[in-house]
Amino acid sequence: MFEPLLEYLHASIRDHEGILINIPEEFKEYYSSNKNSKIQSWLWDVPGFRRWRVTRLDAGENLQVLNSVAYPNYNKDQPIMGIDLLWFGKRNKLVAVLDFQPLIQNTNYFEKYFDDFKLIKDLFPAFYNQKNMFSYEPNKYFSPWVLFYKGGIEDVSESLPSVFSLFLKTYWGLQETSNKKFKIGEKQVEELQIKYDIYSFEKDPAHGLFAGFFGKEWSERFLKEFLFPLS
Ligand code: BLA
Repeated sequence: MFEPLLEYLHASIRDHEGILINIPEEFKEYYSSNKNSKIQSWLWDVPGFRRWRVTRLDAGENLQVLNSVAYPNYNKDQPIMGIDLLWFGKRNKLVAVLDFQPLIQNTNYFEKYFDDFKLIKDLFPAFYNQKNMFSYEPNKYFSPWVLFYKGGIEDVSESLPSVFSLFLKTYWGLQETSNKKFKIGEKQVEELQIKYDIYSFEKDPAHGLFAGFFGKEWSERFLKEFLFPLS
């Protein structure tokens, strides 16, 4: 389902001089005991970033996932890049979340980084329903312009690839726009990224889902050691 987007993402990372880093075998590729579902992950070393991870889950018609988070270096205060795409085929339900995840909720910060990102939702109004967020708090590590879609695939099957590529292009563009005066100090960026991992570990609705597919022990290790190592 998300194969073309996954390929696009990896190609885009390579274009920005990303290099694959080795990760433990059990995180690289892991199967459920009945072999019906598979989870794969990649870790990239990308200039300007301290960690860029990508995960894909393939449980056939039950569920497909593409999840990615990019953590900038601590000396950059730009937002964390967050992507969470889920496709529950049997239920014809797509959940798509793409955001420049802000370290803080502050007008100067938004002015520094969100001008271009803001415009995307106007081009794709279907992806603008922040109100429907249940597990997370919309004003904690999510921006007021988060691209968020929940519903059937019919309405967005054509626009999703466009949203995805425009979103990524806009995010890469941040590297060049940070000449504004407002800045969060390095130590504070580090603290905020640590808090992001703690918060995301707590709120992530994936715990039960992972445990169901891959068992409790592996899932806890995966969440603690790979998805949110600073938690
Ligand atoms: C929702 N994410 C979800 C849900 C699941 C996952 C099962 C609930 C879907 C539903 O509505 O039924 C699954 N989360 C995962 C998986 C991974 C994961 C499989 O981290 C890891 C591989 N989530 C993120 C990131 C963002 C994010 C980076 O991991 C930000 C872009 C957002 N996921 C996000 C949001 C929701 C969600 C906003 C909706 C939850 C809500 O309604 O509050």
